[in-house]
Amino acid sequence: MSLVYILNGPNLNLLGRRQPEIYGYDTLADVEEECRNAAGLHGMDIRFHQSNAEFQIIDWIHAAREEAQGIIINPAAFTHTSVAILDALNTFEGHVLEVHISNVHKRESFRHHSYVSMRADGVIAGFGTQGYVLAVERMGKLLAN
Ligand code: CA2
Repeated sequence: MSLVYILNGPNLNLLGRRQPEIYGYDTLADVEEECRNAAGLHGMDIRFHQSNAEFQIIDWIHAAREEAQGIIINPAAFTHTSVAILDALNTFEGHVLEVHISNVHKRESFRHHSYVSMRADGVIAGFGTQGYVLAVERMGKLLAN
């Protein structure tokens, strides 16, 4: 069975509790459950993590190098700032998909650039939390090929 890491960056622990007009009403626990169900249907197991600390996300990417075939990542604000996360992803040999709940291109210009997109094999933005499930389904397709 394939293993996929799903990594979430800073403040996403507040999902469903603040700014629902931007990020919706699903909590991160809801998202994890939906991802786990979708992954199971496509023959994948997941490790689902969130951290507010950049080093922790980098350490999970390093762990994924050892055991995972794919990474789905919503780096949150680190998307727009973190060369360190890009460097870590560049050491990972599997598939990488980037997810944003909101349509970052419709928002402030500082959200339009993503360091992570320089490594990602695909990017989903603006589909709400459904974007995570779509990314899991896409990962299933990539891993089946
Ligand atoms: O749209 C996305 O998924 C973002 O990655 C979310 C980040 C933002 O910095 C990116 O530009 C786009 C912010 C995550 C903050 O999460 C919250 C969730 C609920 C309430 C408050 C913050």
